[in-house]
Amino acid sequence: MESSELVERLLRGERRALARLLTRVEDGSVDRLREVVRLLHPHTGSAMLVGLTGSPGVGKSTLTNALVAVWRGQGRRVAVLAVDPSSPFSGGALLGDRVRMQDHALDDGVFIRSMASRGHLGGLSWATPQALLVLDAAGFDIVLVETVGVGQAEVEIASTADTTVVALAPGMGDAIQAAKAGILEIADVFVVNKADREGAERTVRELREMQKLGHGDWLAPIVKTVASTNDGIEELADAIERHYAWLRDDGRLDGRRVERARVQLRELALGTVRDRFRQVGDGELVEELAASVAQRETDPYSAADRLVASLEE
Ligand SMILES: Nc1nc2c(ncn2[C@@H]2O[C@H](COP(=O)(O)OP(=O)(O)OP(=O)(O)O)[C@@H](O)[C@H]2O)c(=O)[nH]1
Ligand SMILES: [Mg+2]
Repeated sequence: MESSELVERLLRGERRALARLLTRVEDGSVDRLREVVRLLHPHTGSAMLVGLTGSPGVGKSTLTNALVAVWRGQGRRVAVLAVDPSSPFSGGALLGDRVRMQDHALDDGVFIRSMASRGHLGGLSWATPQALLVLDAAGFDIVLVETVGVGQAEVEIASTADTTVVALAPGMGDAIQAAKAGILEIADVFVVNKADREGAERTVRELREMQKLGHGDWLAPIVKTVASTNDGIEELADAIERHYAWLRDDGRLDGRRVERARVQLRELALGTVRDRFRQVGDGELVEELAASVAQRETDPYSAADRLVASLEE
């Protein structure tokens, strides 16, 4: 099916078009990706993008499940993208997540999908920004991305989401690790989950102490939760909402989006230049120039300039 028809169907609210477009951006060739992004882009920008990150097992999926219930209670449509660093599989929710999020399996206002991440160092899937475009265009009010906080992942999620939630659990020395990993800077909201366990209060205290050492314009609220019994989830949803409202004030959200677009533009442009360079970089001109540099007929800088100029020919 043509991408344009799939996008039309997506905009009409067809579930199957949604799943197919997600598969297309995950597996698609660059040309297809370009087309899909061009078609979708005008229809995006209204979803609230929430990132949820934290160490393995802190309760991210359980929190997500509980948050979805709160948001559904407010009548909002929610999409969840779970980026799994360990799984080579993609498409459809992973079994574990399916179990934890099964409360919403039959709800038409909820969509859950897992994606494999880029590699063992963590990080988002390269297709995450495009998948977010698809979900945004599909008309979800809230799109939540769950990602394990290892390696690059939390930095990437913070530069992708509007509001970043960092989840911790007591007793893992997490607060200190968080500070080391620079998580203090990326968190818009902290959630200390598993507050039914010993040490939750202490984790909260440690976070507060660290925040005293310095924070930006926004002081990230710290919310205690027991995700498995829904305790504190309303407060968590509320904290997320307050941050988003703050972002919308004074054009901060627009500012973030411009910044995000700037980063993306540079990356895409560099990628295109790199691709083109790869084509000329192995070509005849390189051989010619290399020989003439070796024979002292041309200096290396002038030769490099010729090579760069040939990119535009
Ligand atoms: N005691 C307690 N257990 C919890 C709580 N929240 C989640 N759990 C349990 O902790 C385990 C891990 O929860 P998940 O929601 O899968 O954690 P996760 O962060 O999504 O894990 P990964 O995606 O594998 O990184 C599960 O057995 C949950 O039932 C809580 O508030 N208290
Ligand atoms: Mg999970």
